[in-house]
Amino acid sequence: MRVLKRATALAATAAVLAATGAQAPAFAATALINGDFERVTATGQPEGWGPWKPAGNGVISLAEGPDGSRALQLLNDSTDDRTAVGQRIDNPDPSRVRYFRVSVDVKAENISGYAAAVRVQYVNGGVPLTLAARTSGTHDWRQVTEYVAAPAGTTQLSIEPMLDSAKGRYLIDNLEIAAVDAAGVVTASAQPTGEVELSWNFAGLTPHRYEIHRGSAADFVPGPATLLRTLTGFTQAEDATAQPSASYFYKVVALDPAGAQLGVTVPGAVTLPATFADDQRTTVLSATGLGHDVRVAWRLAAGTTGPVTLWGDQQDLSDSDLRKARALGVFATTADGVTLAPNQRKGSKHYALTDAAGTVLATASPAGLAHPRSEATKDRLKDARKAIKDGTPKLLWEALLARVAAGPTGTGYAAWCQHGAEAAFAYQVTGDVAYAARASRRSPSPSGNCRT
Ligand SMILES: [Ca+2]
Ligand SMILES: [Ca+2]
Repeated sequence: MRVLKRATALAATAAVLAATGAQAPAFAATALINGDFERVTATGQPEGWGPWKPAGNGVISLAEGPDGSRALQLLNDSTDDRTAVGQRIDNPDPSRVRYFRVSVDVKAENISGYAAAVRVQYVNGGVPLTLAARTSGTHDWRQVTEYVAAPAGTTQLSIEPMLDSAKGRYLIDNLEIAAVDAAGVVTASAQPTGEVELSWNFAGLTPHRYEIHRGSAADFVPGPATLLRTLTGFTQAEDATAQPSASYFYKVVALDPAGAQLGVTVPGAVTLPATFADDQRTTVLSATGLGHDVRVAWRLAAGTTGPVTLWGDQQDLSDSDLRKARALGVFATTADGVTLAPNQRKGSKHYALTDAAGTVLATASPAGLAHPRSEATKDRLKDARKAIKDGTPKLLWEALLARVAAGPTGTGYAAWCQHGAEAAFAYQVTGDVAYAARASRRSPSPSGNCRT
């Protein structure tokens, strides 16, 4: 689900129409009658919307909308209640797959159960329904824009705000649905950690590969300068190069095997958070031999206070005893490593990183191994096993094992990368090959696999 600020969504829509030079489709937002729920019948029901209560004692009424106007309110007092209103609109072109943009303001109060959503059914389309703008729990008014694909053969769309086998209070206002004159749609979703997850859909086409483009305006024309990457056989990807506070528009171009363009999506708009959340839980330090040099790299735990100091010693530092160690450099928390020539190492074979207070954050010894996941040394693993026996590390360890058991939290790069790294660590600490098998699993999306 993508939540957009209304202004962004409207600007994107206007820009698309302006860019294509197209008139708004004959079938446009106005086709839905009383989507703002301002018109009320004598009995206090929303005009133009047919009530439908297949089960239970739910209540259909009107309440206050986000702008002080009227809004539709569905109220169920138990999860065996099914309460909806609906109306049908004509599909202007049943001969092919058509995309429709659903935009709506929604508010939820204590909703639990199966679904609070705008149910869309494709009359004569021969496929299951779509639950658009689905929500639950409690939240204030939010604007949601989503796309649904009506299969070829769909003669009408049945639009049904519904509190379906769910209890709570569900409010809907400014419901609009509009046919979109594009071959496909792309959804861009900004993650708190700064990645943009993309997924796209070209229903009715059989593209050979996809080009992912990023531009700064909704009407940008995809070209070499806007190309992020090309993917074959996958319909999702992640952009890990987004900047804080930036606004981007993504378009996906579908190509046939010869490179001919089959279609372009409507732009997917996204605005990144001003600051990216850092989900790094512990500081990781590694040392890797590069010929005569040693690359010492680190990733600091979220919230580490700098500057950080890198220490070197001929003796193993995994006991955090730095009395004989030599300071090799002081770094801002934005740094992530240093390559040390022999004269810069000053004879060091083992390394430690300390924070501004002098606390040892992590230690490492050169692994000389090809794979960055394999840098845990015997001593570090011994320390890890000791540390996880009790106290806070034990809780963290148990949480890590639980995450590994649960699997990746998504299909994107960040989710699979973290899953792989944690499973590999679990294997190294426990020696249980089941964890190794998990670590080597591949994401269904090529963008989900860690760079090696
Ligand atoms: Ca209203
Ligand atoms: Ca009930």
